Amino acid sequence: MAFLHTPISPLSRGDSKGLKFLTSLKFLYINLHKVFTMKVTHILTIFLSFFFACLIANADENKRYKLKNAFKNLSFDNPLDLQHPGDGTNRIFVVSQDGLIYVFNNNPSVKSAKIFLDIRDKVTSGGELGLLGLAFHPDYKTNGYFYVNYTASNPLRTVIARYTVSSKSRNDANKNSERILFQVNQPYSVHNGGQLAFGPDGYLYIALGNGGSGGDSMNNGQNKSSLLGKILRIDVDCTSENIYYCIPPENPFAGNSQGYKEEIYAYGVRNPWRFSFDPVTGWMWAGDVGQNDWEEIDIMEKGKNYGWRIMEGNHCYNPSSDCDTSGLILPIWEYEHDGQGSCSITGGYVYRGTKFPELYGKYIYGDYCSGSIWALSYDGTNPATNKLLLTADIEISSFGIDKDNEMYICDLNGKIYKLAYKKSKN
Ligand SMILES: [Ca+2]
Repeated sequence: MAFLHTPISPLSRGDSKGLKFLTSLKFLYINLHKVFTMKVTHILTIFLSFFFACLIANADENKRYKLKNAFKNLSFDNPLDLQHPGDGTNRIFVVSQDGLIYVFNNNPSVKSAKIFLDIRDKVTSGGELGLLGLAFHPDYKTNGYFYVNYTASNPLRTVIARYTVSSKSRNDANKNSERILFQVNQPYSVHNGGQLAFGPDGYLYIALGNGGSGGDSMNNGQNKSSLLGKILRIDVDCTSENIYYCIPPENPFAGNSQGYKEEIYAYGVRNPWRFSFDPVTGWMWAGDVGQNDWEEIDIMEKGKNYGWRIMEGNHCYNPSSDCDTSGLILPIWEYEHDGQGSCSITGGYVYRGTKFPELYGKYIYGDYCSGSIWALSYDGTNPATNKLLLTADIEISSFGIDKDNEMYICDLNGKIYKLAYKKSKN
């Protein structure tokens, strides 16, 4: 601005007419310049915003993902679940389908994993059967309790049990400490669910599939007198001599007189294969495996009916048209079995780690058959949007997180993977 004054200052010595003219000229000049500079600033701002937006968009577009071995020296027989104990240690626990739980330090170059618990003699494994889930008590550090979900034979059933860590070593569980919370007979070998996890309310949530067979032939999903085809919620801190859990009084059917199972939290699910709680929103996210055509993602809420077998995803299933959808909660996302080979959802986690800031708050999940991994964005109001991160030649059996909320992917063929950028050294 300084140069504006310099050429005009001598004019103050001229005549008034000339001065007036020159003052007008100065006024015009200043205003024109103001307009001009404003415009230039404006244009420059817009241009720079656009330029940086393009740059950021391009940078985001260029973030191509790949999988890398998380623990290159380790492999497992049919790994199905990955958990951390939440006790301040940086350890990872991997569940092997046939009845083993391994423990190791969360270090990419860790040499070996130690057997933490071996209940292969109790577990019936194969196909959709086996040791299917592991959850550490929120006060594990103090009480040493952890919970498992497995299938056993004679009769074929699901067992929900508590075990205790050894008093001698934190990397050993006491096999003789089993306390069975409850058992549910399984009519068929399929659709057993398997996940267990503690919610932000401190209650233990358990997923049980509809028990089979195809199409939920027994209609368990809609039968509130059955534990099958449900998300259950129990209070494991309420124990007495031979009882190791209670019904939370807030459960939707607590104290009912119609014979409904009081453990039910939500119903109308087919085979929830992996659910998780977002530690920020507290929402419970579940992937529910479809029957023929549609895989779905649900936000599970207390007392709600998620539709199966009336609906598969957003579509009538039984009956196949004109189904009564009143009172049913539709998924927030669904995808169709397609030419890319997708056929069975594996629910994951809302990413709350720090290594991939662009994925923060997105629900990361995959498909067991196609090996695709996606990031779903959902704010609770607007329709969800979905982005494919990668497709890998693996069978995604489960996702897991460590104490820092960084994510891992279990391949049923044995390895544990993590996400990485294709173009960086990450
Ligand atoms: Ca549904």
